[in-house]
Amino acid sequence: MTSQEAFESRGPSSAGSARQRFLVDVIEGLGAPRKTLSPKWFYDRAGSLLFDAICELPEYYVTRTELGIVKSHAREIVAHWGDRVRLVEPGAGSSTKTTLLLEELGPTRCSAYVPVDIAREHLAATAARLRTEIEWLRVLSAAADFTVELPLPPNDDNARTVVYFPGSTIGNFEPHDAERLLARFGRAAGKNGLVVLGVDLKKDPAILHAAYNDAQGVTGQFNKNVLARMNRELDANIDLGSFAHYAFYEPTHGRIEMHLVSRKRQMITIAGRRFHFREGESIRTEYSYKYDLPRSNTSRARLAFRWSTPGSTTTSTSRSSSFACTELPRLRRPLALSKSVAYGKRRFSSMHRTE
Ligand code: AVJ
Repeated sequence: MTSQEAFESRGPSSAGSARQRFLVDVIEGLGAPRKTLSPKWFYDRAGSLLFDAICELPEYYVTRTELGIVKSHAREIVAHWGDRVRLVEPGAGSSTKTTLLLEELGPTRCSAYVPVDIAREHLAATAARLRTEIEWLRVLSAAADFTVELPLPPNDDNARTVVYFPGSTIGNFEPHDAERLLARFGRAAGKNGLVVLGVDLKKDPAILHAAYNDAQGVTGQFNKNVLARMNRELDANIDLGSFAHYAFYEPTHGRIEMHLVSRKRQMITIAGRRFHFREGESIRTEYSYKYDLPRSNTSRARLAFRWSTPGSTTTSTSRSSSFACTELPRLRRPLALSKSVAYGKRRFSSMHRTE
């Protein structure tokens, strides 16, 4: 057994207990007066593939925009990461953007790549693909729920730890939790570590609306995958047609809310337990918070790239997405996440169009 496999198989979640955690969360979330489910349950193998399909949609600008930023700035982004780096990616999914950075680092500077993902099977497929795509790459994957833990392999060559958190995954967390999560990543990265963050920005609600209500209905399928998953894994009897995908921008909090709305009064059974729905009652399945840049010049609609010396923050803004690179000491006040930013007065005036 190679060291690569060893770290993977030490992953904390056996299939049985993963099902158990899903069940516990579902019982709690659907038992509450306002029904909710964590977006992390979207991501089994099928859900991860549906998310990949979302990333290809014409309306879903997030991935494309960020990929564009990483493509055109890969060199600058990795420039001061140091001579020996291990890249840790919570919620890695298919690691699409990451390969660009790994290739930029190259075999001399890259000690290891540590994708961490809750979707065990999908993670294994990603790791296998990466190993063939980049032959020199040491992939040490960990199947884990990064909201609970960020397992790190032994750092045998004293590499600098860079926690790479792109894709606006941070948007899934309410501001307070987002700050705590980033602080935790900062501690995991250690003294000389870095946390590199990619966040989506506030913009014209019509653009946001389209991105979460695509014409092909893939986002709806992705949303309903959590119901399909309950049927598959938790012995539920949910008629997917009896729920509607509903996503909207909520400007007061600056977030997309995604819901599953019951089309009728009904009762569903999950692992022998019954849950009642009124007609129109919803399960909130996701928040996707959008952020402001901390600067006042939010009017820059074109690509603007500011680079400053290590110890400060780098942001790159490309139309509708932003990419921020924050050094660890700065994490106490994360760039995109300070309250004044998240709840900025210029909530509406700071929205800008993608074109
Ligand atoms: C993976 C959380 C960044 O919020 O845009 C895409 C998930 N949900 N379409 C996002 C998602 C609906 C996505 N994140």
